Amino acid sequence: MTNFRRLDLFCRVVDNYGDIGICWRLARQLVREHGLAVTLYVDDLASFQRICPEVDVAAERQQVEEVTVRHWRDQDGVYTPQQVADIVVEFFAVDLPPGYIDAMAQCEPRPVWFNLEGLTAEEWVEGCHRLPSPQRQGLMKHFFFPGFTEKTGGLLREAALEQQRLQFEPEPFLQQLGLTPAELISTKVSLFCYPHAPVSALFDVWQQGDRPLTCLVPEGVAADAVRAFSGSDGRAGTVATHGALTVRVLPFVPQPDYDKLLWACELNFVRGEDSFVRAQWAGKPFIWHIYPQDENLHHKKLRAFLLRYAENLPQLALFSLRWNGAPAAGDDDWMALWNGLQGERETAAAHAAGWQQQMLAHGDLAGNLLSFAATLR
Ligand code: TRH
Repeated sequence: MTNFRRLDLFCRVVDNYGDIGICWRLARQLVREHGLAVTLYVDDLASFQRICPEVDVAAERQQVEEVTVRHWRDQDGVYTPQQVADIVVEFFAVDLPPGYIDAMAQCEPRPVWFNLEGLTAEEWVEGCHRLPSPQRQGLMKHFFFPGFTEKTGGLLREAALEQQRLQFEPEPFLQQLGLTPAELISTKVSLFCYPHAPVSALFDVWQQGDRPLTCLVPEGVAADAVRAFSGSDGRAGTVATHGALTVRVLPFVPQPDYDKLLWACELNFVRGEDSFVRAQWAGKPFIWHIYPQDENLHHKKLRAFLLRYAENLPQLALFSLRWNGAPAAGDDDWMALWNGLQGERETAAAHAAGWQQQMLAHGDLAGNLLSFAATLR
């Protein structure tokens, strides 16, 4: 498609796993599907290792699945133009090392430079996507926004993902995770959320259900609620049953296995950005716990998404607002909220599959990024 050969991607881990989760996914895809030589500069190898166990936290430079990974320690250093890639991507407006920018300015032709922004369903994104932003030394940077419409960069998605999902067999995978035959035939829900989610209230409701439900929680997530429910330290392998609810604590799995977990469950609670997108590709109903921001800015973002996603799913929208502590009609009667969600189950399942098809029509973020880059040279 292009004469681009090399791409450098700069990632700072603000917190948690989403920053490196997104960058790692993008880096791998650019190598595998587009044949680029990708260097991923990342400042936190320990977080990286949690989603990708092959990562050596002590290595300054390493090859992981054909991606060159460099431990990005500081902003110092002199770079030569030869070290600069054809495409340079800063994730979430990180500051590139000044020496790297100096070297970019000496390149002929100049590299294509992107600021890859965070995902939001808000409308203003369409007006900012692809906007140029002049930089020092005559360099030009362009904004690139992921999104849910054809006027944005789309969502990250590997070409083979849907095929893999269709061929996936949940039972052996869940057995490997330790699920018993009874858990296998129960309703399975994965739970990934921030610590302030009202998990204990939901556990109370699930306990009183008339059908067995197994909640699969990665270690460390909803730790207080899991400890209270299980009466143990909540380490991976912890299993506790009260009433209709079994809570099973899973190890934090490598990133590709997390997809499988989403595919294997009937309902997924996800958070942040990357798991949120993966839940959409899983084609299953999900509840999103959005990353909290100052002045409840995240509530606006949540509503913007729900306007697009849940127009015909009022119970899912209401549950989601409450789950995120956003103002909404009624009170926090979690039994009523859960029953409402259950009543919408079939519509939500059909909608999730339809939404996935709708999103597929916008291409994928990596492909869209490279197509746009080609127009800039
Ligand atoms: O971890 P997150 O909360 O990440 C982020 C960060 O907080 C970031 O600073 C913020 O900007 C962003 O949210 C909005 O949630 P997210 O984005 O879903 O990333 C989690 C990653 O961890 C994702 O790539 C999936 C992966 N993962 C595994 O690999 N194994 C697991 O067992 C689980 C639960 C997740």
